[in-house]
Amino acid sequence: MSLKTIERNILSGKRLTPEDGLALFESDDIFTIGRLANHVAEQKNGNNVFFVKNHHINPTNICVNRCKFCAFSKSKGDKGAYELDIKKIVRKLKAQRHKGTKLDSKTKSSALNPRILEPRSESTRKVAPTLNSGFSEVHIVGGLHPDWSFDFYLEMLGAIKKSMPSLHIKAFTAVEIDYFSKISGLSLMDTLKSLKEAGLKSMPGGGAEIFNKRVRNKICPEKISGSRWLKVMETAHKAGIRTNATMLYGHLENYKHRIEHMIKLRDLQDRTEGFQAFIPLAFHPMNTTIEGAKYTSGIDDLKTIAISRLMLDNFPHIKAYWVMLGEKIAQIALKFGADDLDGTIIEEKITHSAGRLSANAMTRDELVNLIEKAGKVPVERDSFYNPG
Ligand code: V47
Ligand code: SF4
Repeated sequence: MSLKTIERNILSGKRLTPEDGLALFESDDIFTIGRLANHVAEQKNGNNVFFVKNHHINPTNICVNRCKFCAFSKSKGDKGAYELDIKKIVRKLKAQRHKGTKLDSKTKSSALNPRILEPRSESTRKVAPTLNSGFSEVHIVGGLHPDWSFDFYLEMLGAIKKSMPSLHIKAFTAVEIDYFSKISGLSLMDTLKSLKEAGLKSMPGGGAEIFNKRVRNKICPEKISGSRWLKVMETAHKAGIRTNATMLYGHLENYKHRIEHMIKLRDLQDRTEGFQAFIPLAFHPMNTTIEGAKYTSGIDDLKTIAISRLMLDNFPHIKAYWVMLGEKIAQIALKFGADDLDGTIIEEKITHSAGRLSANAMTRDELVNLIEKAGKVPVERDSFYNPG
């Protein structure tokens, strides 16, 4: 299929086939691909680019899986292995949030206003510094700990909810949910229902990696299969829990595997409509045991963002995760189909263990500035993409 025909199909709203996706990956015309992806992104979300004030916390890096691409995980007893207890998790979160409350209270009225910002407005510049701290969402993921019980995780959610009732808890990859179901003896649905009752509000998209069996067995032989990952997500959506979806690229997979991965997500989304955002994750090879792997190129990063926007026509959002892409490629990705930069993050450990040199956190001002300089409209969102 020629790029011209694919372009015509995109402009007339026709769904792309796997062959179209492959042709796009094999094309060198990134400007056309980017322009088309930007067109689709604008049809879905106008000129808006979303971000959230969030905090990441990884309760433990001890993990029984030890995926070969993961530089974050350790085995029990290893140097650098850590475990946070519930009190420490709550204390850390409260301390960070408290900072925000103090700052926000000085400019209460601007902090309470819906924060849809016009690009380059003076008033935005004036209020922004007061809103750098504090966050509305906590993102919790960690290793599969050999000794922790399912009750420990329920208590963790309960304690966070009790001390910060307005905080949105986005937690646990599908891989962790499957593990909780195994250690608790509960069905997937009952596991998810218990977590929801304890305070879980949505789930991140990690653990998807690449669904292709052969590649998956090479990069993470102990991890649940791609079809199990999809099953967990389908169950979560049925339980009323919205999730994201990811794809780890730039290791041993090829373009065909990336397209297969996207098609499986698109098929599930057709059935459930439970995915909010798709996040392509650029592989970082340092300190991993994937032999011969390199960092991804900027061109590959932008193509992958753009093609995911074009293939995943039923996903509302495509996220350019600035931590993995770096601030500059993430900014350009906003012209290549991405409409979300994730957030302030604070304390990213997974990518930084694998050699990422980007910052560990970004302030609200910095995110707003990146988005404005890309000619887009920054929209601070909640965890369900409502503005404000
Ligand atoms: O599942 C692990 C990936 C994921 C490496 O849903 C690596 O909003 C690159 O899923 N190089 C966890 N990637 C992070 C994740 C995520 C991040 C931000 C937002 C959301 C969301 C989800 O990180 C893992 C794995 O795929 N990962 N090691 C590495 N060396
Ligand atoms: Fe464990 Fe997740 Fe790292 Fe795999 S990617 S070793 S499951 S923490």
